[in-house]
Amino acid sequence: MSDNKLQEDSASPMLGRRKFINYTALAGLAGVAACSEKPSTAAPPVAPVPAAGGGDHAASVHLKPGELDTYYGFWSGGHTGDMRVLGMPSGREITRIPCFAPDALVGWGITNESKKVMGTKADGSLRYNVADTHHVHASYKDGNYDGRYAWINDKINARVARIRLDYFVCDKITDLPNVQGFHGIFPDKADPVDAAINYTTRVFCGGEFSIPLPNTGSDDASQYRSLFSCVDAETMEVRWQVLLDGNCDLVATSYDGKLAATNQYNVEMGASYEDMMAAERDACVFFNIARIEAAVKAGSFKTYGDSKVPVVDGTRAANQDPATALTAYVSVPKNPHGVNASPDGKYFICAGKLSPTGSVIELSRVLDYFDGKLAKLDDAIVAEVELGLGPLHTAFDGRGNAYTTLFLDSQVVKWNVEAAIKFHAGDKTAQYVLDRLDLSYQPGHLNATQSETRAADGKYLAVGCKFSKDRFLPVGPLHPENEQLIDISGDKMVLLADHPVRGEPHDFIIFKRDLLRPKQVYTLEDFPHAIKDPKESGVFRDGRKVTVKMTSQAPAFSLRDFKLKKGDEVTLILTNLDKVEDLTHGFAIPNHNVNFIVNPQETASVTFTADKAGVFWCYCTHFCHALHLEMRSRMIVEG
Ligand code: RUQ
Ligand code: CUA
Ligand code: CA
Repeated sequence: MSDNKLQEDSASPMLGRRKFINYTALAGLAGVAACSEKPSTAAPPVAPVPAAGGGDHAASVHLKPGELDTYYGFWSGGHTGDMRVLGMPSGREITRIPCFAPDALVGWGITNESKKVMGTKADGSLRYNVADTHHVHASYKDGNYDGRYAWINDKINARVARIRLDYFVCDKITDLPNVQGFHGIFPDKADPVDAAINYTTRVFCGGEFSIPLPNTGSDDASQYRSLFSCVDAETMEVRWQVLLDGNCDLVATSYDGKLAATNQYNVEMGASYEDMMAAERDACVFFNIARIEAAVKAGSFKTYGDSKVPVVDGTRAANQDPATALTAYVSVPKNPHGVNASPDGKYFICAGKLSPTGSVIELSRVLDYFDGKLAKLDDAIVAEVELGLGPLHTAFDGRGNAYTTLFLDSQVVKWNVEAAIKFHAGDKTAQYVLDRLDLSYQPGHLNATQSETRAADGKYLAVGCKFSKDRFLPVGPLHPENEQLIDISGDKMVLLADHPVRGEPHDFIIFKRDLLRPKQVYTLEDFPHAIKDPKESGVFRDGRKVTVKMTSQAPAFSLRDFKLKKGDEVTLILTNLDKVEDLTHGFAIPNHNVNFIVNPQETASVTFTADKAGVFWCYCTHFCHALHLEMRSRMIVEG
């Protein structure tokens, strides 16, 4: 234990459990996490305190009708495979951007355009219908978001999706070869060699599950390895991969583009959780990006299986000489989780999870190590301080303070990074823990406004609590998660609001609304197959293949009916010629699994077999006009 007065005091209710975790039954910790029947009740809930100056905190969250939020929040959609867009601080969900899984509102997974992005099997059906997204991050310029793209992971099928932030649509999905359990993702913020490129050109992706490479089906887990992948931000092709001992978990990148890192909790290369927590320390693995790209250029790589992607050797044994090393394994305490870059660009913070500590790694020292100027790599750790039980993720306020979630303590702890460094260096009077706030309950992720940018502004902190228990009206056995919003603008954290979210969002980013300028009407010319004039409408037959061309203009489709023959393979192309903002039409065909929308000036298409004779009323599914219900077309299929 520390001998720091404040730190000791705030931790004291937890002493019993803390000792237990620290010194004895680490083997039982997974049990503690999974089986805690009740949320942490060790400390009474913290009553909201008015900020200095007596502002009304609750009022700052409640927007009057017509008022707009000041921040965008991008939430990963979890099992729904989408990116959710929230207005902050109200917490209102504004839209969802489907990526990996079908979405019935927009027809994602129904239209040919979305199926092309999602990927189909030979028979035209979707490759995957399930997803598990965790982490969403946006593209950078000059250390802040530039509003071009966001990227999101699918852990199950090792896919990365890109979302265009001009139209808020997913435009590309890339498979990571030879990766299972793709977890952490982070774009770079600059180029390591070209100072003029101060924006995102790469997206780094961590493979969490180690597998045999090539995947032969061997059961010898000691031979399993994981891959850290670099995806080109523009082409979305996988540029290169790095072979690693142990696993990847979360990912962080430096502001100068020189370093990326992933925390790993399985240096043991175990196949069971008991094996994975056998060692006292694991690692935060650093990647020397410029050297890796040089090695790829020089041809020093392998490939695995069908993949043509160059794989460089980042294993420990191959990287012992700092002068040539591509990777550096910094030793951090037991099964770390979360690695986050401080907004001053100086540090990565790795949270301990099974150790009650946070490790502060100074990036200039890691670079010194690669340059042969730091003899001992472990000296890159400038603080390893006690924070509380089950530390997972860290956010920043831009004033030198860090906020770390404590899963087991069910708290967020506010701590000062420079004070922690002083404390670690021997100044036991340095008060690094500044505040603690009880949460409801068991927080995982958190993020502050603009946290992982140079423009961190320290206004709000959102925390994703994994359990909501009693916080909302009961809705049966499946509980929502509880996103809690906290005011961090004063000395003390103040809890502002609870919001239920459908499982299981994991991570999110929150940033100033003026960083985005979304378009609200498409450009007709951007769609090569657009039907620019209603007169181009009609049924065009080529044997059994039929193309139906149609336009929509409220309250009518250009074809009031169209005739087909039973067995026709039909491609229906629909262009919405309405130009007015917010004038979206839908198109549904009963009994044919077709329903999709066309936004103003958008073109979309579907392909289906007219396998039933009869009359089918195609109708507009998106309320558009007083005559919306009458907006129909007859599909007449002759037997
Ligand atoms: S990770 S709780 Cu959720 Cu994907 Cu840290
Ligand atoms: Cu068009 Cu409703
Ligand atoms: Ca471990």
